[in-house]
Amino acid sequence: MATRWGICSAGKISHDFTVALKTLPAEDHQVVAVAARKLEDAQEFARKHSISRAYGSYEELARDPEVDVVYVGVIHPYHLNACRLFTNAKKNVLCEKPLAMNTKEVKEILDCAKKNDVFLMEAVWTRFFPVSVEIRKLLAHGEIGEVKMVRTDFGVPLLHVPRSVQKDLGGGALLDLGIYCLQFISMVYNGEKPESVQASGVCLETGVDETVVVMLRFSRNRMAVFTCSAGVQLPNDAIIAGTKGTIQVLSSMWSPTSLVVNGKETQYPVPEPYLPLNFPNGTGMRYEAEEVRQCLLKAGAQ
Ligand code: ISD
Repeated sequence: MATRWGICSAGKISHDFTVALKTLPAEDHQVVAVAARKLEDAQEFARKHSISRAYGSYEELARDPEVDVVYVGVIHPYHLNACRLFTNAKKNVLCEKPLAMNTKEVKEILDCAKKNDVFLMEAVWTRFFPVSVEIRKLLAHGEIGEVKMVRTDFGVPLLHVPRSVQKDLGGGALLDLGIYCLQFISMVYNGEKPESVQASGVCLETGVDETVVVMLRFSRNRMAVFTCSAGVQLPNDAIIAGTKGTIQVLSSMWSPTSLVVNGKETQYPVPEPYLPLNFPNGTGMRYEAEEVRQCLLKAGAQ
């Protein structure tokens, strides 16, 4: 039986996610409904992606009995309300990153999902790319010895984008871009908590961070450093340095298709989209979507 998706919001990221879903077999994934705050936006989105039902409110999507899982693509200050709504309606949820604005909100979302016994996942799509799967395999096999240093960055000039600079829209480099660097470092160090974190940054007049440099120290003298910036373009790659070699993820490290292991490069291309995308390698969201399906099947939740 196919996993039946409902899409919450008709914005850019929802567009890319829907295009990515359609690169997967139709017998496994179907998009059955879309909701936006304005009905016309939902209808336009539905027309573009051949989706049968369009709603002018998220509540209607939450009530749709044919939706197994909702993709939440609204901007981050709205994640809490959306996750509350859908999990309380007993829907499984894949919510865009960052899951929420702060720890308190994250806890509330997790509690809601637990209370309603539904599946919830933060859409850190990077984790499910074949490149990331390969990195975890290489590290587990000790291919580059003991990792001593991880360095990565993510910087894109986004000062013209309201959601990147306005506080009430969840602006700031760390929440939007730094999260990709942090999740990468956390993946390499297998989820270990750092012993110390030192950070320095500069803020915009709006009160959100423009550029942040972060140093992390882990047990056994292992280190990591990352920079994120909404002000300037950075290389956007990542390096894992071990005692016996290096692994490099070429740009774009958050949606990676190219891996260099001890100087040897391998490509892992993503499928071509049927419509132009907003984010590099956007069809790579198919891997997180398939992960959701596998988790639901394993839990007997569909
Ligand atoms: O892939 C992404 C993503 O999740 C973002 O938030 O790229 C963006 C950044 O805003 C850069 O465009």
